[in-house]
Amino acid sequence: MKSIVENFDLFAPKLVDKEEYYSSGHRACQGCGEALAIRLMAKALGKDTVVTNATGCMEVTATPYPTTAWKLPWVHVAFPNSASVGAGVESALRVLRRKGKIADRYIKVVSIGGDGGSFDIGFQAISGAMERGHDMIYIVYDNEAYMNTGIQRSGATPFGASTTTAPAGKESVGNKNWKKNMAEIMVAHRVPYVATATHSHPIDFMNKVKKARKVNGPAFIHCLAVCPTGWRSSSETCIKLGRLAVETGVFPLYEVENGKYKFSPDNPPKLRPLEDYLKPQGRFRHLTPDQINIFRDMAMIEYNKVLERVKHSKSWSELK
Ligand SMILES: Cc1ncc(C[n+]2csc(CCOP(=O)(O)OP(=O)(O)O)c2C)c(N)n1
Repeated sequence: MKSIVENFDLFAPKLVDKEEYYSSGHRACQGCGEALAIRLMAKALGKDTVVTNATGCMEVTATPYPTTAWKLPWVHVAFPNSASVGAGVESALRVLRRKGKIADRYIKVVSIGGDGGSFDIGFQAISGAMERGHDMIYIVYDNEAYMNTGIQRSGATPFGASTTTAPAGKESVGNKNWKKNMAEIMVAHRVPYVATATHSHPIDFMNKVKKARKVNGPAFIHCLAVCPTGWRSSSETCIKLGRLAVETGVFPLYEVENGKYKFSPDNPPKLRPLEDYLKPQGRFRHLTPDQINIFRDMAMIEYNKVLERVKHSKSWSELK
């Protein structure tokens, strides 16, 4: 017998859904990468989707009472528990399916949050939901700080970025730590589908969301989202900066399917100089050449880890 997932052809040959499930008119800043990524995500998921949203920019800007940009069922939850609420909704849907009340539909739960709500404060809820194997997707929109409340550093803020709680100055480089590797942490949970993505690679991102939708179990996507306000960059560079993050090796795009790593789309690019990515961003303006070298070393350690894993990792079935 076909599984519930196989009964629905999620890879039907169409390009991009014309329907908008996240409408214009929301109040995100000009050039907001998060809002663009959410619009693309919603198109890739389609109407049979329930979204749970941790508080943050994407909740505040999309739903000023009494309006909403969402055209999907959407639950606003507290800062730490998007994944817990998603797991609860998924369990309820499973019961409804068992009782035959939604037998003809495969409704997917997608929990979303910013990096603060995911790398830090919602981390425990995500870990639990992924480890318990709920049939849901978690997508973190990582703009590399707590932007909604005024650019405080998070566990996703890169080395050297100036934030309001880690300001650059005579005695301070800005943020001292390198970002937490959330994708790796999710792989360590044995999540069957883990991917990194950006809104600047829209087809790649949407394909990853579609693939994640097809997984009968947990899936996790780490989407880098440019924030002109917090990155101190001009709004028209939103797409360019997302591409530069990938092209300089700072944010490699890859997928991990059942433990097997693969670059996506296709092969990794020939790397460009790191400065191309750092220079347009005011949050890195203060960095000296030595500090840029530290940044480069840290980025390359992470990048080379991915290269190694693409070369040597095996899928779980190969390891049997
Ligand atoms: C328990 C709790 N602590 C703090 C807040 C205040 N708060 C609301 S949104 C937010 C920042 C969200 O940052 P992030 O998750 O990175 O998302 P972004 O706004 O950057 O999209 C904070 C600190 C809150 N609502 N609840």
